Amino acid sequence: MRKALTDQERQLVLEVFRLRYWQHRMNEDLKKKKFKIPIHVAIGHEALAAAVSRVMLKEDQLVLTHRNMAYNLARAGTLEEVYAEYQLSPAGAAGGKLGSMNLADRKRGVVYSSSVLGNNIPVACGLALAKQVKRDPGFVIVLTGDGAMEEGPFYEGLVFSKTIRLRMLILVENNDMSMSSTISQRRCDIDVQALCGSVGIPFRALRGNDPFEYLSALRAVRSLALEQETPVCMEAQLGSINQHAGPTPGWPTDPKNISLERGLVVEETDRDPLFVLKQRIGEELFEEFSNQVLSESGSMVS
Ligand SMILES: Cc1ncc(C[n+]2csc(CCOP(=O)(O)OP(=O)(O)O)c2C)c(N)n1
Repeated sequence: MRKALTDQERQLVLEVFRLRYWQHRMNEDLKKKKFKIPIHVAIGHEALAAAVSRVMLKEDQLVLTHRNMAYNLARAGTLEEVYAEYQLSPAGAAGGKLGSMNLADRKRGVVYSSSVLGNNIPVACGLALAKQVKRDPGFVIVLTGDGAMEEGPFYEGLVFSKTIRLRMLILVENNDMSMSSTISQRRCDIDVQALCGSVGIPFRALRGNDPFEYLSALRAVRSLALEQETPVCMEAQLGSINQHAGPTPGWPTDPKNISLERGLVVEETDRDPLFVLKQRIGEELFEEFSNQVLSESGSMVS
């Protein structure tokens, strides 16, 4: 028999469900071309985003990329403000001034997001350096992709952060995709663990999209960064199941034909955190959570 979930585990599961449901809602409106700006849905990133948001204490800072939707939703805890921001409305999380690719939300710990690949890593190093100089508590988490890590600032950030012992986590989201190219189509493999090892940065791999495992791995890494005053790097293997962002050259608008009508699960593989949760918590509890999020958020977006 499955062990009952603790209250904290229930919260984490609920968050993954909400992130999926809210992203479905965004995706439905993306299909209807309701956004005037490019938005990057992150269906497949929910387990990691929920765990990252949950590991953060109020003194921690988060630095994101163009694909920041799941993280901003997790930090905001609501669809409305992020949706309004994507509509460039004054009711948005940043007053409609930042839109999607650069959406930061300082009151919720999201200090900076960048649409320029690699550019957020030096910014994160600066934030971590400020913490060190001012003896402020907490650490900095910076996201990057398997495409963005091809930029020079990734390597420079590893060397710089290790040299001056910055408390930060460099988190690579490896979705084997940079716009319309896979890794093998565009470059040699990069062994991130070996690269980090070469400069003495601890490395942890994440795979499987189990939010419970991700949260405990992130908690361990946060302690390591703080206690040993070191940057740490993690590489998560995941899928951006919705592909890049709407009509990107090389991709059809919606190659998987993702539709909320077909349910919250999009892909019956471990690339889909909702499918992983279904296996983990069982069909009955899965239905319970689905019904809860569908009923509580049904009227959020017109
Ligand atoms: C310096 C720079 N070069 C190129 C681009 C164009 N561009 C935008 S997103 C993207 C793909 C990024 O891939 P990755 O970092 O793996 O993130 P993903 O979109 O897969 O989440 C590219 C090449 C850019 N924004 N900045």
